[in-house]
Amino acid sequence: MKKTAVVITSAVFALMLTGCAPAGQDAQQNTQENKTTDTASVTGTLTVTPTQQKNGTMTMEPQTPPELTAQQQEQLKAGESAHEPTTLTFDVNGGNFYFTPTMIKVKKGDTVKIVFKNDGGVHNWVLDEFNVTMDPIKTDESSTVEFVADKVGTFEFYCSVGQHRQMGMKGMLVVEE
Ligand SMILES: [Cu+2]
Repeated sequence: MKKTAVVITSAVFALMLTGCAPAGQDAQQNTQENKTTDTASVTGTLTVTPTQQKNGTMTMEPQTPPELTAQQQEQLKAGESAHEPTTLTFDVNGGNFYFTPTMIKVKKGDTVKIVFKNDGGVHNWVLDEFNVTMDPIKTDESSTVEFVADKVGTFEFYCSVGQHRQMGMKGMLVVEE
């Protein structure tokens, strides 16, 4: 029973292999090879060999590109998700009652460095989800905070002084995959 199964499987496999090659092309090649062989017997072996190699390459070509494309697609996918973490520095200005810029975009895993410069008033730069806080600073003072953007999403940074957040002193940190 086992032997029969193996034989059947081999037969099916052989059929599949045959089925892969376009039948028409195969037949064509055979005809060409036969012709060449006929000519070869007259003109000599040297002229035959290059022609046969060329034919062989031509029948391979239609089968090869789809396999490569699938592999390349996987490689591309892997490349996209494997982002090389980097340190990004953002100069953020703040005043009564704004931040510039209002949106900061990074990739997951990046180290984010915020250099906050106070244009006027008493302010800070706070981001709860990443436990980033800062002592309020005065006009023309600067303060720097650093954190790793280790989760994907959109998070609101803001000034925690008084009612500044409610008055519009806020912005978005977007962390992409
Ligand atoms: Cu403020």
